Amino acid sequence: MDYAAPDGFINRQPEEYFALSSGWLGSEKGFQLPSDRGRASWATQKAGGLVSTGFEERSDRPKPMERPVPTEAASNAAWGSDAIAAVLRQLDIPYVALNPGASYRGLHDSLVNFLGNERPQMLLCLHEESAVAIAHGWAKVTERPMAAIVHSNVGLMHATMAIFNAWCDRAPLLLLGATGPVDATKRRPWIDWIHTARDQGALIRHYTKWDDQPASVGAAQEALLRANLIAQTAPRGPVYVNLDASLQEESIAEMPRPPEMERYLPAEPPLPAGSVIDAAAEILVQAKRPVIMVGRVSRDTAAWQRRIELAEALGARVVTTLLTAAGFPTDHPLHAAPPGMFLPPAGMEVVASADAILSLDWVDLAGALRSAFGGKPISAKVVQVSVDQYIHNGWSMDHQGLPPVDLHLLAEPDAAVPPLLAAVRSLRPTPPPMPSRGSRQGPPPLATLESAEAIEVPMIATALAAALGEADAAIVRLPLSWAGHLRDFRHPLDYLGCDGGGGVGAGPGNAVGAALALRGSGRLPIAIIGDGDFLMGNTALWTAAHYGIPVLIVVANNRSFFNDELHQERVARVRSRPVANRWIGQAIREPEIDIAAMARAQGCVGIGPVGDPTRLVAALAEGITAVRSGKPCVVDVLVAMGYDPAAAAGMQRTVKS
Ligand SMILES: Cc1ncc(C[n+]2csc(CCOP(=O)(O)OP(=O)(O)O)c2C)c(N)n1
Ligand SMILES: [Mg+2]
Repeated sequence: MDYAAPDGFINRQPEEYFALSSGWLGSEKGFQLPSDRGRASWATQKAGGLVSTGFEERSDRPKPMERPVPTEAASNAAWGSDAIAAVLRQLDIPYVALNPGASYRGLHDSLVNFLGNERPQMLLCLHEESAVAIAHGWAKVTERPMAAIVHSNVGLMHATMAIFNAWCDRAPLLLLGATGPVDATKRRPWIDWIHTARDQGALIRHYTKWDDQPASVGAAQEALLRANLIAQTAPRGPVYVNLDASLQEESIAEMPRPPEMERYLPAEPPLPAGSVIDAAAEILVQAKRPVIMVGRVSRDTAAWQRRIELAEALGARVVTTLLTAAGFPTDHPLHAAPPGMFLPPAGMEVVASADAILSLDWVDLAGALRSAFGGKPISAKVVQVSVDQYIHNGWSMDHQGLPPVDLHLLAEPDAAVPPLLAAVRSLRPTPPPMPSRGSRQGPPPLATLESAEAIEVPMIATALAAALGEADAAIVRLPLSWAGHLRDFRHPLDYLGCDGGGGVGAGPGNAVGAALALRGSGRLPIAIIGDGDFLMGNTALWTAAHYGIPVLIVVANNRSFFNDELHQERVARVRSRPVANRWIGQAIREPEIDIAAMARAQGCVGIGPVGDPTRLVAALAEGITAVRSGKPCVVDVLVAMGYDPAAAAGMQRTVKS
C-alpha cells in the first residue's frame, strides 16, 4: 500500500492519510469533562471510544477564525513536519497555544496547510508564559494534555516559570519546541547560531518529566507518542519534545505509516496490593478519631462520591486545601475546617487530635503534620496514598518534607479508595453516626455591603454569591487574601486549585485555559486574582478575546504586591524598625493602573475600578452577563489591604523544628 500523502489533500484536510491509520484516539461523540465520563471509561478508551476533544462537532469551540485558504496545487510532496503534525492529530491534541518563531516554521506550516489549522487549532498567545499557562489551565479541567509550542531557546526561556508551575501542579502538558539546525552547515548566519543550544532541554529538564530531541522524522513521531504516555502517567507533568528545524523542513519521499494509536495508550493506574489495603483498613477502622486529608485527586464525580462514602464509612473527619482542586464537599458534616493555602488553625486542631490519618496525596504532608503537632511527636498512625515520589528529583524541593508514614499505598488516590472502601465496609458494615453539622462561618451578610466604607476581600465572596445565585461556577483561582470559609465547593469542578509552583502571573493564563475547557459545560469560569498576578500575566486575555473564550476575572486590587508587605512588616518588627515603611518597593501606585482599561485594550469587557461596596453586586452581575454572552470580562475591584488572619499567619510563620 502506498502511504504517500494523497493528491489534493496534502494542503487541506488529509482525511485519506488519516484513514490509513487505526484512527484518531478521539471518538466522534464530543468532548466530555472528566466528571462526566468517570474513570470507568478506561475500558471504553481501549475499545476505541477514548474521550474525545471532538470539538469539530461542538458549537462551543473557539471562534472558527484563522481558517487557511486551501492551496490549489495538488502535490505529492510531504515534509518532515507534516508527519510530525499528523501524530498530533492522531493523539487528539485539540489546541496548540503558541507564540511563533522561525525555528518551528516548518511545523507551523504543517499545522496550517497540512492539517488546515484544525485538530489541533492554534491559539496565538502574546507571551510564551501565557501559552504554557493556558495549556496548564486546560489540563486542570480535562486532566489531559494540550500542546504549547515555543520558539527555540528564547521562547523556552520565557516559558520556564509556567512550566515549573505545571510541574509542581502535576499537570500533564505537551510542550513542543525547536532548535536552529543542529547541523552547523545548515545554519543561517548569526540568528540560527544564537538560537541553537547544545542541550536545550537542559533549561527545563529539572522540572519536566521527560524531554527529547529526535534526529529523524520517525524518531520524532515516536517521541510524541512517548511524550503523551509519560505526561499522562501519574504523577502527571509537562514533557518537552525539541524539533530540529532541518528535520521539520526536510522533504520526505512518503509519509511514514501512521502509528496504530490503540497500541500507545497510557497504562491503567496500578492498584495497591490487597494485603496493604487490608492493613490500611485495619488501621483506619481501629482508630477512634480518623482524619482524611484530601490533596491531589481527580475531577471525576464518581471518585468524589467514593471519597465521601469512605469518610462516612469511617466517620472520619476530612480536611481539604486551597492548594489543590476541590476533593470533598466543604459543606459536608464531616468536613472539619475551612481550607486554606496553609493548614489553618482549625484544620491543625483536627489533625493534631487524630489517632489515624489517611493522606490522599496531600501536598506537603510532612509540613502539615509538623505544624499541626507543633513539633511534638506525631502520635497518629499515618497512611499515605501517593505515587508522587516517582517524580521527585534532586533539583527542586517541591517534593516537600519527608512525612513519617506507617503504611504507604503507592497508588493514586482514585485507584486506592474503592478497594479501601470495600475493605472498611467489610470490617465495619455499619457506619458510625454522622456528626451534626456545627455552626459554620460563611461570607459576610449582604447587608455589610450597604454599610461598609471600603470593599474587603470577603465581600467579593458575598457579592459573587448574590450575583451568581444558583448558577454553576468553576472557581479557577483564588487570591492569597482569600479565606476558605468564604465559599463552599460541592463538585470537583467548583474549585481548580492554585498555580502549583507559586509563580505569580499564572492566574490570567490558567483562567483562560480552564475557561477554554469549560466552554459549553454550563459552568461559568471565574478567577479571583491579585492585581500583581493580573499585571504579570494579563496579555493572556487577548487570546481569550481573539478566540472568543468567555471567562470572568475579578481582580482583588489592593494596589500592591501585598504579600510581600507582610514579609517586610515581619522583618521590621523583628528588627524594631518602622512598620510604616513596609509599602516601599511594594505598592503599585502613582500612577495607579487602570486594570479595566487594560482589559478593554485587548478586546475584553473591562468593568471598574469599583471601590464602592454598594456597587459591587451590580458590577459582578454585569460581568457575569458579559461572560454569559460569550465575552471575556475583567472586573477591577479596589479592595482594602489585608489577608485572612489564618492566611497571613501561614505566610509569615516561622518554622519550629
Ligand atoms: C514570579 C514571582 N515573582 C515574585 C513572587 C513573590 N510574590 C509572592 S506573592 C507576591 C505578591 C502578589 O501580588 P498580588 O497578586 O497583587 O497579591 P496580593 O499579595 O497583593 O494579595 C509576590 C510578588 C512570586 N511568588 N513569583
Ligand atoms: Mg495585590
